[in-house]
Amino acid sequence: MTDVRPQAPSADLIAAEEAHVAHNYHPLPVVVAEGEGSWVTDVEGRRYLDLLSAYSALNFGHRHPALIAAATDQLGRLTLTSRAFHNDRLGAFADALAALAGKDMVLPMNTGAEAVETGIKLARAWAYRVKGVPEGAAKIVVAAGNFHGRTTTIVGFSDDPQARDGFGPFAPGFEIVPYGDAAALTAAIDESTAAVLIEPIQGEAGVVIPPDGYLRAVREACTAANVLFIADEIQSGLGRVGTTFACEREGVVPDLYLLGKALGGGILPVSAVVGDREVLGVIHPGEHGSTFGGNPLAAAVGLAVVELLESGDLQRRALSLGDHLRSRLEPLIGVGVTAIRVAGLWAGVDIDPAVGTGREVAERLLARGVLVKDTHGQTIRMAPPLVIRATEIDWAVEQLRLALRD
Ligand code: IF1
Repeated sequence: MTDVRPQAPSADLIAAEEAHVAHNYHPLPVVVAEGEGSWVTDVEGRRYLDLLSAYSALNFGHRHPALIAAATDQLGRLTLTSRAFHNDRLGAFADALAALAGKDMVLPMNTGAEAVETGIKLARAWAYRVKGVPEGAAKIVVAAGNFHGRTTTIVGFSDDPQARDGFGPFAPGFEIVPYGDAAALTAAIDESTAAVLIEPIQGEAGVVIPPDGYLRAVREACTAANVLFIADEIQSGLGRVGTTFACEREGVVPDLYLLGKALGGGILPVSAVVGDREVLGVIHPGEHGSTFGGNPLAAAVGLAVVELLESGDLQRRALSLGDHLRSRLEPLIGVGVTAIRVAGLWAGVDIDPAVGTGREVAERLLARGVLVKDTHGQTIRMAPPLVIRATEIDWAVEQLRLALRD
């Protein structure tokens, strides 16, 4: 790549950002200027191994050649029409994504939160127009520890004070049950329940993997009660956990998949609700949409993403490299790490408070050339691009072992 690095050093760039950008994040002190594959380079030329992958939006690594080619090619032709007109990319994208999911239809949106909001609207409309729930009475069961986005509807059913305090009043119609407890979820379902909305594995909660059989039990409970099972796979889907969809880990097919992040290939926001005609058909023209939803650039990139997943090679790679990652992390348990949770190429690593907080360890790893993100105090999340090499995983875990002793 040509060296277009800005002349200003990190400190000046950070100061400019802090002066003019709202402080809704507390970024680690690094200013990234370039990225390729699993590595990024900061403005001073230092390289870092990216184990966050933009919270799994970069499953295919930075600037994957096939995805950049698809985007560049489309940029030379057409970027946006709105859905007021057809475009020549959306149909092929929707056809391929629906086929990948084994479903009939796709409702394209942009961000993950928009996909979640769309899933909520579809579930309510389906409850009123198909199931026969009285208008305005639909309930949706959600899980404690959930993270589904930042809109006021969504934070309204969060149980994380940092996500919801100060942003009310909130929409009614949501009931929180303990995550992983199939009996509690089943008990919460009644005749006004439209849907159950859960993450197959909870990301922000710290890569929380439910007990084996939980997803099957949710599926059975929803089927028995004529309730939609909505799986938020925005972070856990599209190869991250070693399968195309996280629900596959238990052989479960939800009624609606909520997809986002990696669906845009780490290039632009692309999200979608994927389901069968019985549900997606309840929406009539003019009832839902967005300016950029289904735009030709997003569809061209989204189709290239689906094509990367069709062979299953990346999923198998995530599974085997995830086993490798687990084997490298296990020896740290008891020497600075209190617990690990690994699903595919996705790990939650709980740091012993005697060593420091998750943030402190993330800062030590930054100094050693590894990018991770802490969550909820003591946990660091590792979500490498699925294109990472085993030797890079070895090096990263060695840096973690050393950082625990810093
Ligand atoms: C932030 C967290 C992760 C998600 C799931 C929907 C969305 C997300 C399972 C909404 C988004 C992002 C949001 C970003 C950081 C990141 C995050 F820390 F916030 F919770 F990944 F764990 N469902 N997660 O994980 O998708 O609207 O962002 O496209 O808000 O700080 P979005």
